[in-house]
Amino acid sequence: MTESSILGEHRVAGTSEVASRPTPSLLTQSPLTPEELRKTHAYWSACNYLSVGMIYLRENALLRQPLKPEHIKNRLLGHWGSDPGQSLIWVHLNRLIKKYDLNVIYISGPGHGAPATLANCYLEGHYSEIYPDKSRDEAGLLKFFRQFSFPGGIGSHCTPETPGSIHEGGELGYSISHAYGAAFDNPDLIVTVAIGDGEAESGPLATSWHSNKFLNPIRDGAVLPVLHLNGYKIANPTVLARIPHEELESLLIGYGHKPYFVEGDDPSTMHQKMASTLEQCVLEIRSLQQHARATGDSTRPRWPMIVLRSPKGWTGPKEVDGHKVEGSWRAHQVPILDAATNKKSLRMVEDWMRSYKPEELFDANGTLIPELQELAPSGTRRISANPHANGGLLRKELELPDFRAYAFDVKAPGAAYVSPTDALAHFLAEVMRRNMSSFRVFGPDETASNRLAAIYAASKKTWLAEYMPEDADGGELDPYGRVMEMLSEHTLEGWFEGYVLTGRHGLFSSYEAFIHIIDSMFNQHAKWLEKSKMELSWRAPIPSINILITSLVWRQDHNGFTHQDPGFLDVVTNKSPDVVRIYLPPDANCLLSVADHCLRSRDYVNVIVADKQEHLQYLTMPEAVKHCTKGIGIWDWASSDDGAEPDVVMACAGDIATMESLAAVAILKEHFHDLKIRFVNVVDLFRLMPESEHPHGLSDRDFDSLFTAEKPVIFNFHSYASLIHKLSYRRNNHDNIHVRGYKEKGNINTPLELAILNQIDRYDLAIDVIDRVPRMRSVGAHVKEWLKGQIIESVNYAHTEGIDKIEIRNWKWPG
Ligand SMILES: Cc1ncc(C[n+]2csc(CCOP(=O)(O)OP(=O)(O)O)c2C)c(N)n1
Ligand SMILES: [Mg+2]
Repeated sequence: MTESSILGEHRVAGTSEVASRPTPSLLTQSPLTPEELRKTHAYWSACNYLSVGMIYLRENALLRQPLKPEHIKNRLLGHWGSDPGQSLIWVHLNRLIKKYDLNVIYISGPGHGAPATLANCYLEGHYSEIYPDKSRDEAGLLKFFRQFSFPGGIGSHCTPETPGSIHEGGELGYSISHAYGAAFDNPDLIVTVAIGDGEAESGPLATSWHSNKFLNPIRDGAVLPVLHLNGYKIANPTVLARIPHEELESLLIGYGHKPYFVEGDDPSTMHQKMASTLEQCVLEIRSLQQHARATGDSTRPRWPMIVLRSPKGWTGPKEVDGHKVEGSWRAHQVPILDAATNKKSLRMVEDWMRSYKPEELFDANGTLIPELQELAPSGTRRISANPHANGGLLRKELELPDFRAYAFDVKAPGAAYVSPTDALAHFLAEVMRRNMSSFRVFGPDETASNRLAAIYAASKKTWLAEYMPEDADGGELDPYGRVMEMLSEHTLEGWFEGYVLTGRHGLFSSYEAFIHIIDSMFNQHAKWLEKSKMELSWRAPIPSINILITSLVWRQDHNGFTHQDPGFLDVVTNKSPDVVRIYLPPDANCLLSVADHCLRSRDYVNVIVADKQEHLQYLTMPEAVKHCTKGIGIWDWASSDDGAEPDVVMACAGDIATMESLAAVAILKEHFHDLKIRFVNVVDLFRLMPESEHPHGLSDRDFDSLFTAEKPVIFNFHSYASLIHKLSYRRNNHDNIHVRGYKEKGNINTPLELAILNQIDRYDLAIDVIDRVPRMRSVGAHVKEWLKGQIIESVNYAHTEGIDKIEIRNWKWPG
């Protein structure tokens, strides 16, 4: 810590800047007495011993005998380099939790440093409470070692099996956003987050520093970032460790923080520095919060943070085979790999492990000695046992208004146009009003664009950066807003995940094409849910992630080709059927019914696809509820099979696909009075899968009765056609299912022109029916010619007038 880095003021310029109120500095002090220092170091040594033991040992957990090759695991898997630094943070947090009765959770950005987290969980006793066979004795310790990064055991990251973890940290980049998500609406909570200096190079992490402009010091808790500057990644130095101190400090100040530096490699000195700096940060956080809460002044403070510059693989082997290991990237994983086959290496591992003096740390029983046990907090104050990290325990049901009250009055099917998302927004506004401390809406600068602006009547957009006079004119900004808008899908998704992982609720709306930005985050969260839900009964169910995909491929009026990508659904269907759901409500009433269902659900990622533009409305609310509950169904009013075997099944999923299918049916009915058409609409996409593969799957009998055993099915799909084939390939009638979907043909188009380019339009669908129903092939020749003419005419009209014909724009179901 340099003097220059201690900024004199606490608050960042804003329209109502608060005068500086420095907290008296503890930084020059050595807060630990010699006795405390000795014990703290011993506890940290126990953490480090356990970290190494997890990676290496399958026998002889406490080195009661000389180390032999057969004590070493056959495969040495796991990461050492990050562990000592991360344990240092945890151990020093323990002291302050006890001293100030703090409510703290810890997020390990480099989750591959799990040995540190696991060691601390075990040493503070919570691990054994959850997994009694990993008891606090030598036998339990050995089981604890053996299971780590071992087939049939646990993974090598802070996986859901890890008590106290809400962040796996396998895929780097989301630690800060998860931390802020956890801190929102938790005024008492301090979320400490270790950020890997490698992780800090990732895009999601880099942008997430701005989260502090969205944290309200009165309403929310605090985040304490600790940038873990151990200098290296897997095989490279890190950028932040190789820029001058001044640049790094300026960068962090530029992000709105007040950075404190804890730098060095001498453990005794580092313990004192860490103790004083962490205490300084905690006291500053408290003082900032107390000031804001006492005065009601929510101006954004300059929150403290720590830069911990310590060697990678600290306290481990200094050199192996002539190569520097401690303080180098070579410490990242397992520093000595041939311990089972090379005597010299075996001795090195033994010397390394004995350097922590396990015989002084654990008693004859193999239990951590009482004077060290006392250093950890107790009960739910232990980081590993904090209920916020098992958020389902704290989850309160959302108080939901009756969604039926927001119904659109459908007088006749397909007779009136409404924006589905606007209808939804009025419902969400009331959800917000009734849950003003446990519900948030997330969107990347798109809430208004997605026609959800009605929510602002209940709560505006969180904003703790500067205000300008013009903001008063429709800016909808508010330090107390509950609508989270930042132009980073990563940060939003991370906040949302942190928010639900700690037991609260929300909804994320995104342009369809750009939801792909968080494909990978979705994957990771789904994996977390799958483990938590299916394998870990001690993890209480958490609220679902609800993703509303809107501004859909088919109606990218302003934007064109780059904004046309409905492929997120493909990603979603790769994930476990236990945790993902996809809904394509065809109209506003169905959207309301689906949204209500999703907001009540737990442990899912629900994906809802619904456009923002005005669309035809088909079902009354009672009909919509029935239809959405079934998830798939025949629309009698659109069918002409009159209970008989149909000639063709017109199936569809998605609002725009549904309208084009209906329009095709209307054309066919007009020209072929005796054609028996069955109209099937799909809301719940997984109804298409076999029931053996997905809990929502239809039985073959139900599928056959809807789609027939051998009649042609013309399936108009919102997204890519291959997905319908993937879901339905095992069905009896699969060979006759002909799917239309997006084919990557697009530009600035009119809606009908775009549909035509991709052949999901009414004319192409009608031609398909003529082609696929054997008796229509020659009977339908004249109509087919006319349909082809319509296609040419429609495209020409679009290219000449720049708009679809009025009868297309105002098309209604003829009834
Ligand atoms: C997004 C992502 N990209 C790449 C990796 C592969 N990877 C695992 S660890 C690591 C280096 C991490 O370095 P750092 O964040 O500095 O962690 P530490 O030094 O504490 O181990 C990389 C690149 C990953 N896990 N996630
Ligand atoms: Mg690093």
